Amino acid sequence: MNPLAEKYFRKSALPTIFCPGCGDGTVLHAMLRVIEKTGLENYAFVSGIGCSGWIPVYINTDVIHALHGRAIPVATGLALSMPDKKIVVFTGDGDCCGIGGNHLIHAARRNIDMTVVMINNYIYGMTGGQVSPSPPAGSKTKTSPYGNPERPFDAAALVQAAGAAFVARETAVAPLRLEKSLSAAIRHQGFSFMEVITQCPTQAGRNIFGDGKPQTIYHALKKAAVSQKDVPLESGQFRVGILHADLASPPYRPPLASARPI
Ligand SMILES: Cc1ncc(C[n+]2csc(CCOP(=O)(O)OP(=O)(O)O)c2C)c(N)n1
Ligand SMILES: [Mg+2]
Repeated sequence: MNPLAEKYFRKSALPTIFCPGCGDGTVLHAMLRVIEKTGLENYAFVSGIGCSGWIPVYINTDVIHALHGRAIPVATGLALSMPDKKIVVFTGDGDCCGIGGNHLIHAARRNIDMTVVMINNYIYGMTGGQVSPSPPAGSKTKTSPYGNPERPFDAAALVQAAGAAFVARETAVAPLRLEKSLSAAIRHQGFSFMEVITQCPTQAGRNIFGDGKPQTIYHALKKAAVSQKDVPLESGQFRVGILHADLASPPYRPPLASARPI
């Protein structure tokens, strides 16, 4: 077993539910590498429902696997009652922007001290490939068989407009970049948001990308991720890196709370 997995995994929860080639394992591994540098005892994790909601369940520490769309309000309660912990939320594009969208914008507006990691696989993965709020326009899914006529949410722009002080976007196909931005998001004091665009070969692959091979989406994401500014969402490309960082914005803290350690 990978030494970090050996050290930090909740082994009773194995095997993972992830399909072969899923990007969720890469996100989990990036989190383990950040934990190795910062100390597991400093964290509490919250997740919603979906494949991505399982990511923190495999970490052997305090985890709340909450209801669909409700990870952020649960995390808000934890952030206020346990200000000495770093609260990290793992949520899917459906969980975060669909059913949970309202919670997302208000946590950003309030600048609650938490990191929200939104796993954007462009689809409702766990429930069989229904359209989510975030696939590229025109995507064919189980519930948009003729191509989705809706515009996608740009969640990173949405939270920035709502007041998020730290916003980043990475992919699961560039794991070292992912770890670096995740680490910066976690060290940020206040609300930080990370969108991680991942490959879901089983649902997004077969439906949106027309091919269930993980490497097909892998190469597509490698090509689409660019670091220059002002890439319109409609272009099929997206910008990666730290998109916004306002280090002076004071986080919402209950009176008398001490600063958290990391
Ligand atoms: C209130 C409620 N509505 C619907 C569902 C069914 N449901 C479970 S997971 C899911 C979609 C998850 O999609 P996403 O958040 O993108 O996560 P992914 O599986 O793609 O990682 C849905 C609709 C539910 N569990 N609870
Ligand atoms: Mg999804």
